[in-house]
Amino acid sequence: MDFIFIYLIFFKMAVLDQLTSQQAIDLENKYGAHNYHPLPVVLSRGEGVFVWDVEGKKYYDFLSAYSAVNQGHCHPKIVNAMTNQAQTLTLTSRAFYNDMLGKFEKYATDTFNYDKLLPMNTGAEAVETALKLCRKWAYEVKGIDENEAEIIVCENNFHGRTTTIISFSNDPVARKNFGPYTKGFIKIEYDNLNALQEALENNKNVAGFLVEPIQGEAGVYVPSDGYLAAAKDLCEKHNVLFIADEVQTGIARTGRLLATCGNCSCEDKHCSGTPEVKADILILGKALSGGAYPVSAVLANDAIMNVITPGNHGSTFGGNPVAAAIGMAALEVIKEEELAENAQQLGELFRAELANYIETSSIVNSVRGKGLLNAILINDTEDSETAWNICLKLRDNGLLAKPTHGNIIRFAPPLVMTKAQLLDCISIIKNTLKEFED
Ligand code: IF1
Repeated sequence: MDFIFIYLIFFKMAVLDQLTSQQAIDLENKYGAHNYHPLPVVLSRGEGVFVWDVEGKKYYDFLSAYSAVNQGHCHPKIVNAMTNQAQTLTLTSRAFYNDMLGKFEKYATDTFNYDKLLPMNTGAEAVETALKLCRKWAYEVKGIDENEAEIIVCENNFHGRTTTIISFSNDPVARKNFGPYTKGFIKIEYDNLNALQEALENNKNVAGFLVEPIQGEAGVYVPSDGYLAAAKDLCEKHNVLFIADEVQTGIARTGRLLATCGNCSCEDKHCSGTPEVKADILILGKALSGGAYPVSAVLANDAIMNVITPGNHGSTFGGNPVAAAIGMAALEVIKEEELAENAQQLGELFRAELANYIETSSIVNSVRGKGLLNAILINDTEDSETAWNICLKLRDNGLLAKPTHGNIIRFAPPLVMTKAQLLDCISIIKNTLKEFED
């Protein structure tokens, strides 16, 4: 009897191991909530800039799990750190100390030049943490009356999916029928200094300004040169905290360690762009783990972070030893392999090549971005299927990317890509686009 039972378990596992793409898709459709509309491709392995589907077809990954896999899939150094720590100690909760968290906190605060770090897991949690930190600072340091603090945010922002965060989103799909919404947010146009100045002058209870250095979800919208630095100056003038959400733009993605990089202590090589601004509160996630594990963090100096006292905030998993080991390895890889510099150089090449293609193209309007966070604008309406169909063809031709906002395609490969690989990808993209030209 037992024998038959064990045999059945193995048989079932064997069946599960050999799923076809269609079977895997059917399973998710039947048993999973329909909160995503994935490109139909089922991946089962990744290495560096490549992923493989269950039938063994190989693809260039041009999404990098929304910029979480900057260090490349299954980076050996990160996987080693993870497996070693997983075999030693995985979770203590913060009820006790562990011997990894302090090391990670020291390493990360040295890297980004802040006094302190507060560890969390997902990007949305880190954004929530930053909002709470900012409000508490406003009441206890700035002296705003209780419950009156306001935080300025930008139109078309994307900061995550919690009830508070979607309260200040203006994407109806992300927001509708999830009310009642959290109060205390003022929305202004992105990349508009006058709007920021007006909001600061007309509201005496502003505690912070939350901004993405490049708006990702909005379609890789890069603000005007000098916008971030001028916005920071305005915030300083009004004693308002400048909060940078670098969940997507951080960790070398845009050709610098941070898109706001100004004052961090990294070597010049990693900071190959013009210094911009040092945020009062820095939010990191995604590639802080190289995609191996959810690791996020909020960084600030003591004058701000010290308003947080025991019991104010926390998370069972935040700052666990596996996350700490992975976070340190992930940052080491960025520095050792000079990935910011590589992103900067390959990004220039990518945009130059695409700009050249666009000159004679009827299907692509423009290319924009920074480092290896780029997007092309398809010459069609937002509700058209063209960008989706191009992504299906790119998939068939061995490259995975995903449309955003209907007619925009985001291109964000892992930063460990070589120049030869990028040139190969550019020819896949160009040849695919050619199939859609009139
Ligand atoms: C999804 C976009 C990327 C983020 C910024 C916080 C978070 C994100 C600036 C929350 C998350 C993701 C999540 C993702 C799609 C996505 C995205 F298209 F929406 F814009 F990356 F391109 N701040 N961004 O970009 O981090 O809680 O997810 O860890 O599927 O919702 P999270």
